[in-house]
Amino acid sequence: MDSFAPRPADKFSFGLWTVGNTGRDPFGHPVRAVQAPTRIVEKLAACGAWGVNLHDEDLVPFGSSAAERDAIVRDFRRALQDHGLCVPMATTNLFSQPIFKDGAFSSNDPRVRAFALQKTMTAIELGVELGAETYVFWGGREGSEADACRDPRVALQRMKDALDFLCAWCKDQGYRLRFALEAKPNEPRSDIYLPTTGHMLHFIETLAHKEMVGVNPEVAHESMAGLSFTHAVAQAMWCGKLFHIDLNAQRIGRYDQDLRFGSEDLKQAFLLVRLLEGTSGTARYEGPRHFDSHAYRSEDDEGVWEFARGSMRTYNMLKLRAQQFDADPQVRAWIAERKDAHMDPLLAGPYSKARAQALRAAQMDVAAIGAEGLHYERLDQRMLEHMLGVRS
Ligand code: GCO
Ligand code: MN
Ligand code: MN
Repeated sequence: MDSFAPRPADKFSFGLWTVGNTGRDPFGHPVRAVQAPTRIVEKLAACGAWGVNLHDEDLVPFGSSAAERDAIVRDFRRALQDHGLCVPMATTNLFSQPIFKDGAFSSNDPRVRAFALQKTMTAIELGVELGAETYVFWGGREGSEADACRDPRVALQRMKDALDFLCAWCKDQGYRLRFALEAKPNEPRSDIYLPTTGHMLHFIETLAHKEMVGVNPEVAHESMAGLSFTHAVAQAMWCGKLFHIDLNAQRIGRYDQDLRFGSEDLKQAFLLVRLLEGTSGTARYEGPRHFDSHAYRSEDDEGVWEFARGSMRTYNMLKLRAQQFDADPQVRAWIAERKDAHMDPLLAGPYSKARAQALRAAQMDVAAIGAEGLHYERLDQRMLEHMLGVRS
């Protein structure tokens, strides 16, 4: 038995648009055939995935009649049943149609804003019908090039209005959905509003139904902004807002590469898996592990499934290494919290005048403390040795 083989408990999911990606890029035509969603379900199940996610248009082509839609959904549901896959997350394509060229919820045109809400409600219904529990909002076109066209504050208010409306509508419908907001700094717009997970976390606090809204951070997007993905995810976990996650790989300073998870910046990938799995003793992230990435343009159909299997295998390999790293007695000793009984009354508990006075009076040997070496080189080297498998 391969201990890295994916199991349902791993909660690995892929979007129809990820393994269904045809390899098209701004410079070249597709290199792979369009696959039927039912085939993707079959192939993903064979690879050991647990779930499949979708945009409305990934499944039901734009402009389909009600009868066409129902037939497509019926076939898709049968495929899910036959192959034992679920749909944990759904989302709306608010970026491909020309009407969204200047955004959807933030557009200056009220007709576009109304259409965006209408399309999202229809897409939410589809997601709910398929059993999705998380609904992702990625505002890929909510941004600008000619910034004078719109005050960013107006854009933010429009996005808040749209989310407040959609939250209220879901409650009214009795849907038990949670919304997950996905940030990205740029691409396809020159600048996208709410560019990082940190921006999103603050924006959520302004919403009327903030309890039902969290984030869907993506490795590539935070890396494009030059930020630590692990820190972004940790902050989301710290405030109970990590509702979903998009796993892939990315090199800083480049276009949105959406590479196979772990294929770049292995150290960040290791630290991320360690965080999500809680191997250092912290709470584990229990949601889907979604791969929002696609195979290289060099790949044919077989290469796509090698890409999918590799994504899950890498996650599980990193999980084992993270467990071993955190079980290493030497590591535990090195990162154990410093105990200093003298400091406890100064730092613990709420504010009090007595505590403020005690702090003012405390003596610390500033020079000696400043001169102490922390041995993080040793710790980091040990981590690399675990990652490279020479310390198991
Ligand atoms: C991207 C985004 C998308 C979203 C998807 C779901 O950069 O293209 O990551 O893949 O995740 O649209 O909302
Ligand atoms: Mn992306
Ligand atoms: Mn994404």
